[in-house]
Amino acid sequence: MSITRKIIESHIEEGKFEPGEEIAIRIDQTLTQDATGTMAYLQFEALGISDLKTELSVCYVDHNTIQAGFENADDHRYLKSIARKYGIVFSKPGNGICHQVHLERFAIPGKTLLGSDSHTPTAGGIGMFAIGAGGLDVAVAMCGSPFYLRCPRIRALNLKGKLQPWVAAKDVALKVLQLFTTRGNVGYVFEYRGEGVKTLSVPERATIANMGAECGVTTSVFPSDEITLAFLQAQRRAHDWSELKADADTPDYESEVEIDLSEVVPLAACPHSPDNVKPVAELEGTEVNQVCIGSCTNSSFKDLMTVARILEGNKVHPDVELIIAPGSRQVLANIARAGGLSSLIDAGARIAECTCGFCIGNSYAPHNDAVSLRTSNRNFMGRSGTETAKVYLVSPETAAVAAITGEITDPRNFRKSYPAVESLPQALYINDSMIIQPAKKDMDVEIYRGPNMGAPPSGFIPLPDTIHGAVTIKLGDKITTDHIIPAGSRLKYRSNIARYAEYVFELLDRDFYDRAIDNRARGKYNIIVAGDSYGQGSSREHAALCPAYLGVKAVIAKSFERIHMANLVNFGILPLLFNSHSDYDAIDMGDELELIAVRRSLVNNEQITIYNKSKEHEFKVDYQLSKREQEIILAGGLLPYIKERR
Ligand code: MIC
Ligand code: SF4
Repeated sequence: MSITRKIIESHIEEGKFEPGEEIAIRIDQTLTQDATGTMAYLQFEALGISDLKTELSVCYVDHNTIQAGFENADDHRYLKSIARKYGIVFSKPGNGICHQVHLERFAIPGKTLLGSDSHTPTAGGIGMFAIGAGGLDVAVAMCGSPFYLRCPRIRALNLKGKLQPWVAAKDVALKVLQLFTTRGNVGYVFEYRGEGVKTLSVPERATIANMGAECGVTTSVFPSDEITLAFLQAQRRAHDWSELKADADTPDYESEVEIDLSEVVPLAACPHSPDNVKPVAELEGTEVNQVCIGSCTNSSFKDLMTVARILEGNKVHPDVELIIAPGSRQVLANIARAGGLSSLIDAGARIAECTCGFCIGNSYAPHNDAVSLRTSNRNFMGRSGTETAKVYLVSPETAAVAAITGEITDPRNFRKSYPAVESLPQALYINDSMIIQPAKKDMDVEIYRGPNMGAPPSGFIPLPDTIHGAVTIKLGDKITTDHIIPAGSRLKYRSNIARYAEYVFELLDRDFYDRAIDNRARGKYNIIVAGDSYGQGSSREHAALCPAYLGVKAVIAKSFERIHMANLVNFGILPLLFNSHSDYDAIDMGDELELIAVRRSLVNNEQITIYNKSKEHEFKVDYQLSKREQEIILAGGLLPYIKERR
């Protein structure tokens, strides 16, 4: 068996291991971060279960830590009180980015992890089966229900050889994106194998697993071997280790692709998509205005010590601002002890908090038209906080060298020998004082709710049989959840759906909200039309919840990304598929549509007929929903579906 299959088989609660079929797996651990967490816990409360059923659940605060105004701080207080009440581990703001801290302190090979963040697969670097999902799915898993997913198809990525000096795990992640792009990987797991795996430390493997999220795979997974053991030993968690490897001749792999690590060169994802990958050599000479090093992709001890050694004895270029956000307190404390922090400070870096920070665009936005080199994982237009900025995703090595030279430079041409840094220091300093272990669950704790906090989502009504609606917006391909509902400066409204909904499609069409409200007031549903790969990127369920609040009842697209489609279903929005490109071409914004006999069609598993009243034209649309998902939609969403079943 493959690693993927071994973990799935040992956790399967419903269905059989048959790629493409719906299965349900037991979830051992969950994680939430604050930006999706408040809504996840509001829904957890609404589910009315007093017992946490997972082996471990951790509530991180790492996204909204700017605290410009009371909103963030009040939300943190809510999360802390929830954690105390239900026996959830609480990681305080500033302790680190959820994925980095989880890898260090909690991730266990062979276990399952469900997280309300799309980069949860980072823990695949240690051999966990770690999946990103919407907050409601995580809340339901905390209540002990299994997680439903399509049994994945497995693509083996066979690594051979060894990375050359100045080439990093990030370049491998970008190579994988170049090979597989951000489209067409829904339902796959990338399983890494081969001799090359042995040359990569756990944080390097985690970097690669992290960016599988950009390909849209269910998750990525690495073996658990003696290198994994060494990592866990350093974390004083050797007891959490077990070996995990694929059997020699497994028939589980649908396909196998070989990547020769020794042939990988420094790469960059150019604006505005993580799969717009080019060799750094081709971009040499491009003037750089900002360099940001950090994020859950690249902020380990090794990443930052390598940057420190490159910067040692050098100064940041006068026209560049360099921002460095360590991934965790552990990383910060250890680079400080190893002398790396002072090299960063001496060179002229701005040292940021151990949080997501710049990555989500709520701080350190670049100036207009700036070129910003970042070690993070997403460069969608506007995500940096500045719509006109051009963001390139690169390795810490390429980023550090550009910070010195002031232009994109192939790091192999930098006049310094490559500083080969150990993945962890000899004696790792560990200080968990910012992780609050719950004494026990304490039902007497009073939950704090600040004025920023809205009510849990409610008002779901069963799916009507005929849906009268209008096409409120017509979109192209690769619409990300950052396009649907921006993060950045709007993040502080995450706990208040009515308020946050004002910003739906803000980046693409500032009038969307008014049109949607107008339609809703006139008793018409809103319908979104989109191209390929709708809902790329983040797991934020707000990208479904806020449209649902505005009366969106259907999205008709050429294809959907996994997490977003699951979120649409959870909030009672029909994810419908065009049968042909010409049907997509024939629709315009403003067209009045009538979706006929929708309930009956779903129950009978038939395509749904749509009459375009404005064009006097009828066409059919398809869907890819399991029986269970169909029932959720019929009930009006997952919360009413669960209540119906009690
Ligand atoms: C992201 O990287 O886009 C985020 C912010 O971490 C999101 C979660 C969110 O929107 O809160 C993600 O990747 O799921
Ligand atoms: Fe945070 Fe960025 Fe990672 Fe998302 S991708 S979890 S915003 S560091």
